Amino acid sequence: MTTEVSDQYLAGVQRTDPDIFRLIKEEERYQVESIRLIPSENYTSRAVMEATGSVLANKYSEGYPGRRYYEGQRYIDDLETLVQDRAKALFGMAHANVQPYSGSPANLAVYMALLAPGEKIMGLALPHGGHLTHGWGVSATGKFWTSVQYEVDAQTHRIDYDRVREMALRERPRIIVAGATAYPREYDFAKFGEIAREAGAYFLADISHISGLIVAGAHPDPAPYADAIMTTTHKTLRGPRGAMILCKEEHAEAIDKAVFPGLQGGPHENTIAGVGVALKEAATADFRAYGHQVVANARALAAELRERGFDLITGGTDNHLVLIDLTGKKVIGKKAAKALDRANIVGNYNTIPFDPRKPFSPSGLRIGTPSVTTRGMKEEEMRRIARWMDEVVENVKDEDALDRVGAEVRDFCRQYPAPGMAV
Ligand code: DSN
Repeated sequence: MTTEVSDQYLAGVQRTDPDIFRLIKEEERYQVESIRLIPSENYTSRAVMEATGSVLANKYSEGYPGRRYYEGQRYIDDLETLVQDRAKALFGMAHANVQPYSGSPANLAVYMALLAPGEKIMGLALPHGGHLTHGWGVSATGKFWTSVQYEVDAQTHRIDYDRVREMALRERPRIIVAGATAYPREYDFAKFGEIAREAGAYFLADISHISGLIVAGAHPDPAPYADAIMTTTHKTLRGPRGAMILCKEEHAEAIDKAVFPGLQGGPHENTIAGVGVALKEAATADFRAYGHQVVANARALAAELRERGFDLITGGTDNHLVLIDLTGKKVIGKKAAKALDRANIVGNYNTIPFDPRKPFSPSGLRIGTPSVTTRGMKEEEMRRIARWMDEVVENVKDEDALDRVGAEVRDFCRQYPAPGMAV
């Protein structure tokens, strides 16, 4: 991925709005000079950013290719069809809707398409790594539909498929959701599909976190088993902020109607173009190598952290993500995350399964390797990062120590150009 960018790329913003310009440039510097370990973030290519910031932002195109409610679609239909075709080919599904604004509305659309109001969603509980939109009570998905939530096993912290099956047969949900925001192990999508079939439920795979790994061949693929697949486009997939839904042909009409006019108005064709560029990039050998390296890096980071006495949920990782239980280190997640940020290492505090603490100040820290892998870091660098993390967690109250690590991290980061950056 090329990293060369003219520093003129924000010249218009600089002229028109120096305040916004300053904040963007400061954020840019922060992204360059820090080790970004939030597992749901990444660096898009400059090509993705250019498409997303292009003249397509000027358009309105409610409807779908060939069936728009606006004139002026001379080029938009070809664009959206091209992106749909790329999505179908990459994910091996019959139909693609590339209009969802983000993951939450996309999941809502799937439920709206496949479930009647009040029918039952079965998803992984939020405190066990699931997502709000998998039927958690405070989310619209837990208010407009009924929901039951499965949990991870109390000892292994892994999904217990026998218990998922028992719950599915007992509760008879209309849809079973696989996917999470803080689950460091592979999903057995074949098993989820089998359980859903046995229970007479639809199967939705929410692969938002791992879609980049799936297209790279670094994680099993849900396509043969799922009725619908939802993914955000900006995590391991490395596109702009957005989402898409892929589904079997029999659900295509219902999914399309649920997205528009059910939940959304005009699609953001500029974002759709950015997604299209990202999908083209994701179909390359370079991207496959990146996907495998993301996992190798997460394993190396986990191994070195374990070596240094960190307790890891499930003991390690199979994907891009590591969930640390900081209880044994006698530091709460929020304090650790703040100290790490001061030292230019950015992760996020996170609930761990069966966390005795409250979600706003939980016991865990969630980290991941997509961004550092995009910058070309490998296993050796992961060991270096783990050593810095250890130093920070051992010295959370020592501001001098944190600032010393912060300066080292800044110098280190300068050796790994981030795509699309001009500073
Ligand atoms: N907030 C996203 C994440 O960080 O995993 C999920 O919605």
